[in-house]
Amino acid sequence: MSLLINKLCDKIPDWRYEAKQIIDEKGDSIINNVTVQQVYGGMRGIKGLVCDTSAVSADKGLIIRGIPLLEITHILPEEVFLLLLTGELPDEEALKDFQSQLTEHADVPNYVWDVLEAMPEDSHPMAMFNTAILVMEKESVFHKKYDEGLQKQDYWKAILEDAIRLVAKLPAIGAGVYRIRFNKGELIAPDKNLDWGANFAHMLGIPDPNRILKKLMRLYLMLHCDHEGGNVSAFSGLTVASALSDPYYAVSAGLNGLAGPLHGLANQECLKFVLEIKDHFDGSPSKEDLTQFVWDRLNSGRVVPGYGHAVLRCPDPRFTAFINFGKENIKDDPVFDIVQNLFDVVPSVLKEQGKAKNPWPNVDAASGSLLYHFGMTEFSFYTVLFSISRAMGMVSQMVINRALGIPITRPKSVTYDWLKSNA
Ligand code: CMX
Repeated sequence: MSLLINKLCDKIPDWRYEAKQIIDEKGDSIINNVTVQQVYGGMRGIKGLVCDTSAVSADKGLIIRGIPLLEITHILPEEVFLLLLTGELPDEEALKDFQSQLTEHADVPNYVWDVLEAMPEDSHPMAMFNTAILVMEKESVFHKKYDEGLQKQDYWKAILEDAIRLVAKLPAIGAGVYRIRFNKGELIAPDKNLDWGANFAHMLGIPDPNRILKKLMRLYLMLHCDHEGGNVSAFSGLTVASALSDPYYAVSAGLNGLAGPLHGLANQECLKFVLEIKDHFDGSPSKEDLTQFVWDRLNSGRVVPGYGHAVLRCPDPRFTAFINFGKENIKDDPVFDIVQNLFDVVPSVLKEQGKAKNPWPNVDAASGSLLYHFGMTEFSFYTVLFSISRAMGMVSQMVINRALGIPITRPKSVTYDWLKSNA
């Protein structure tokens, strides 16, 4: 048995006990009222799920297992994955043991490449990535064991097995999508001596003489790992998983939500926006010109990508981490300059406009400019990076939900007539 399974076998009985105890003691306590506004408003703010992997505080941003994000930006994505799953940072032995499992399962079945090669050449990279995940569904350990009569208390073990096998392959699949979709030539084999994030950078095949792209990928894949349970991708993925659809179905479903411009696709949209600014002004404009450009965009009825958030009410710490990385590693780049200047300009414009509840940047405002600087210029690919990382949070939540025996998701909808008579 792996150290991870041992660790979870130690912890899960306590988590089950705590969940049972709180239901026994406080099962009838009311933690939220629901207004008509919320029913018509994307269920915003309704507390209706439990998620222990991470929490998003309006004024501090992402907190992973109790640790504010900016305190752990130096750790590897594999370490954050173990933190999400177990609630503890791994020691060296646990990390090595887990990394060896990821390496063991990193090879992608050949039929995945056949399917990706057969897709139309103008397919969106997210459609390719999510198709690759779905097409591997037949590999699901959970699906097979469930059919053989797996006991409910052991569901989580098979989900975990699927989770590790799937996450292990995502860097190779992501890099494969990149090389196939953008005609970069032959696929590059993984280097089994590299860690998960650096290996992804290696398989992309983008020149990285100073190994900064590897550093950036580790940071990127660490920062996007999770954002509690109610965002579109997590919620959709968890809902699908609650029907006991296996992680291949569920992760693919969740990532289809991440592919929307109001969610993960905003990083692509944001870089597009920044490049539009650069082309329009033939470089980095003055703050006055930038302010006018932002107003023109708003007045044409479009959102400013990378700004605003459904939960946050402060600059996203993930944005801060990226800007810090850029300041350390980038000199004289008009794209990065524009991103920094937008931070000085957009919040006051959005405040003056008075619509967005959060005028501050989210994670997507800065990430693209760094990728662009270090050689990944194909911005329609950016959400795939987000996906590789976010899959870790989604599967961690799925393992925990199955361990806790959370039932199938089924909130109640009401009709307009019902609201009229009952609200
Ligand atoms: N630019 C312009 N208008 C914005 C805005 C922005 N960046 N953010 C919010 N608004 C507008 C909304 O469109 C809404 O307008 P209407 O009343 O006309 O519909 C109004 O302000 C109120 O919205 P809100 O309550 O502040 O925001 P929501 O919780 O409804 O939506 C989000 C949140 C992220 C979808 C929204 O801020 C947005 O569209 N931002 C731009 C896209 C983006 O960056 N998405 C990435 C989010 C992070 C992620 O999930 O990856």
